[in-house]
Amino acid sequence: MKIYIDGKYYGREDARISVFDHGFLYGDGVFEGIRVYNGRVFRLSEHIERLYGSAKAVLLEPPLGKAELEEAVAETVRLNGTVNGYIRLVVTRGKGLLGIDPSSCAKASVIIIVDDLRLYPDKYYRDGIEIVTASTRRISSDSLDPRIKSLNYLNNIMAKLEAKAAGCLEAVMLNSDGFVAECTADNIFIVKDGVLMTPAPYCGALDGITMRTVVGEAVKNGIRTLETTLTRYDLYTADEAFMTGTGAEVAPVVKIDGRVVGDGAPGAVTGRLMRLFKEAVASYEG
Ligand code: PXG
Repeated sequence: MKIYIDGKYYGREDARISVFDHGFLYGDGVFEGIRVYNGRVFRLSEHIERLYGSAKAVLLEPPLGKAELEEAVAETVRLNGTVNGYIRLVVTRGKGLLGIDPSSCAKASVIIIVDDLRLYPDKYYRDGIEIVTASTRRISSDSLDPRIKSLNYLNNIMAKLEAKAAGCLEAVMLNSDGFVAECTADNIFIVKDGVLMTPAPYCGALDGITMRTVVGEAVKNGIRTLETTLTRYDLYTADEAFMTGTGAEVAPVVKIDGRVVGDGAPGAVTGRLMRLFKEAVASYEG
């Protein structure tokens, strides 16, 4: 395994960053999770754009330009001989003094890890997933905009712990107004009366690249889509529900807080979108 750190490659055991890196000390940094399918990096330019957006919002200057960063990712994938896998692209604030002031950090660091990804076992894609609502609310946009994909995931981890405690794989998080935001590492969708719905950007979710891909496929295929505000009532009374994410892809949800969604099996629109997503990935040219 070859791991990129600031222009050099290291083996798994030798790939290290400083304990004085503010990414480690304070979660001060941004990242992307990206997939490689059939030797192609899926939607790389969208991920790079989002990374730069996250970095800009926290006044972090990546040490490489967008094109250089794309090339570094592509080169790391090539060197690892990866045909299908997962890329973790991280930009940290870099080494500095103790104390949160980022101005002591002279230069941001770039780390690129290419590895395998564990998806949910196949049976969950066949039978669907049960989720719960977390009592942990998604951090509000006026504190830390959820569109910033930052290295500090404690908000999401707190909700994930609640999911695990409830015996579930995932939890849905509400925003501070009580509207549905997203799951801990996935966006959420419902289908009601044939309309595909997902929380609007102002509801406080990451602007997911898988979510955008699924909405694009739905529009192309004549499925009505709506970005709106959703409550738990909407989830409970939906005909279908599913989650989307780089790791999960399109994952059906069949039970929410003990309420059976639809007839308790992955729905027809969900199944169609799972197939359309697979096709979009298979035919992706880059
Ligand atoms: N919301 C949150 C909070 C996320 O972290 C998504 C939605 C889905 O976005 P994309 O662009 O992936 O469709 C994410 C994505 C990991 C991991 O290692 C996390 C994500 C993606 C890949 C891997 O836990 N989060």
